[in-house]
Amino acid sequence: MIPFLQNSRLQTLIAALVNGTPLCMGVETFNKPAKVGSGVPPHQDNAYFCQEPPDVLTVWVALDDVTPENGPVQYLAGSHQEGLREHTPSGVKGNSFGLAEAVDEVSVSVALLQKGDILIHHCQTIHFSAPNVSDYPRLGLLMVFRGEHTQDSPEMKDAYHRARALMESSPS
Ligand SMILES: O=C(O)CCC(=O)C(=O)O
Repeated sequence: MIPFLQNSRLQTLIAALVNGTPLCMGVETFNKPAKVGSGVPPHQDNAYFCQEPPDVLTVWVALDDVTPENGPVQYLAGSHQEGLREHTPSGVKGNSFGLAEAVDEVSVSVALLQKGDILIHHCQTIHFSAPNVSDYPRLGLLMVFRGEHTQDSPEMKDAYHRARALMESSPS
């Protein structure tokens, strides 16, 4: 196990936030190298995860300092309480889906971090990030946890497959 996950306070927090026993369902990186790191379109992770109830979260660990210039994650406050919105192919390489409708970026919170800080976001919190235009990398290590009681939602899987089919039929 990654050492900081053995921290009992963090384990207790994750369990409380997923409303049950946490299971790790994925580990990934979102890396933005200096000057060329791409942006991530606004989305909700549960459009990919398709879990019901949506008791799923991501622990996002900063492997570098995150500044306004190197592509911080930005969150729409309270959006996790407003259900899953429609997603469509984003056309952005490496990020299949984005929200079908634009978000009001005025009410966003920008997550500026020091190396080693963590973010925790709910799977239905709308979030996005801009390209890295700075001289400094922005690497993030992500771990996704769900409560062991969550299940694949057939309706959400259908929506996911419909969006995927659109992606496969659109010209690259
Ligand atoms: O690291 C980023 O820029 C975006 C992270 C993200 O989209 C996610 O955690 O799902």
